[in-house]
Amino acid sequence: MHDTLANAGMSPKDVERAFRQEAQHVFAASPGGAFPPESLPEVAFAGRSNVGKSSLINALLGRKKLARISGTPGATRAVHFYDIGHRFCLVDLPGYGYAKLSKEESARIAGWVEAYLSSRRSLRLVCLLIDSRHGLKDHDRALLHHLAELGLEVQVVLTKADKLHPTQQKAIMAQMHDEMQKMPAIAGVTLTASEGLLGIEELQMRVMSATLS
Ligand SMILES: Nc1nc2c(ncn2[C@@H]2O[C@H](COP(=O)(O)OP(=O)(O)OP(=O)(O)O)[C@@H](O)[C@H]2O)c(=O)[nH]1
Ligand SMILES: [Mg+2]
Repeated sequence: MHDTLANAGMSPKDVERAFRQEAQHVFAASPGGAFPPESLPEVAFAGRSNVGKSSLINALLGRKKLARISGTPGATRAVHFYDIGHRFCLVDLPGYGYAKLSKEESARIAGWVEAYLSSRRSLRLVCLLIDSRHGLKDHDRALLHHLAELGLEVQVVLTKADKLHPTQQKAIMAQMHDEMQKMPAIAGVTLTASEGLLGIEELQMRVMSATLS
């Protein structure tokens, strides 16, 4: 990661600056509709409903309200594209495992996310968000296996670490590193908290280096 950034002549400060460029919501793709034309490298954020995808996108961009956050799970139903300084795109995917959606609606959204993941040639990295208090669940494992089959690179991002004691943070990181040995699709693990901005600079560097590769 550091080599890729250094080869592109980017210092950590440059990376931080790149995330502070003008960020715009450029497209919301609803189930059944088209995705925008592929022009910029993309990094997608996937994970259970309410895990903190939209909050993390805001934290990476130093914004409060660009991506919609809600106390109610299931806030993000479309695939949202954010253009960052015309350099790369962050893509907020609808969450899975939201109990209040009907089976039909869940299946429709899952098919929609799948259409995106399996067709997008500009997709460089999938950040799979996992609640640091709960670890990997069956649904996450199924998605991980699927992403591996698709040959996509995956960064596991543990969220809401501000809710954990430092010893619990260490324990979940150790557990995830064990999982990494078993699942080669996981390229790395980052511990984050959008509240308090833990791990945000590290993830910015990871995302930037993926968009350059
Ligand atoms: N304490 C804490 N709360 C967080 C953090 N990140 C997100 N939250 C809270 O978790 C809830 C869900 O956050 P969202 O960012 O909307 O989650 P999402 O994954 O986009 O949810 P869907 O759009 O439903 O899939 C909100 O109440 C956030 O304020 C974090 O790092 N720490
Ligand atoms: Mg969301």
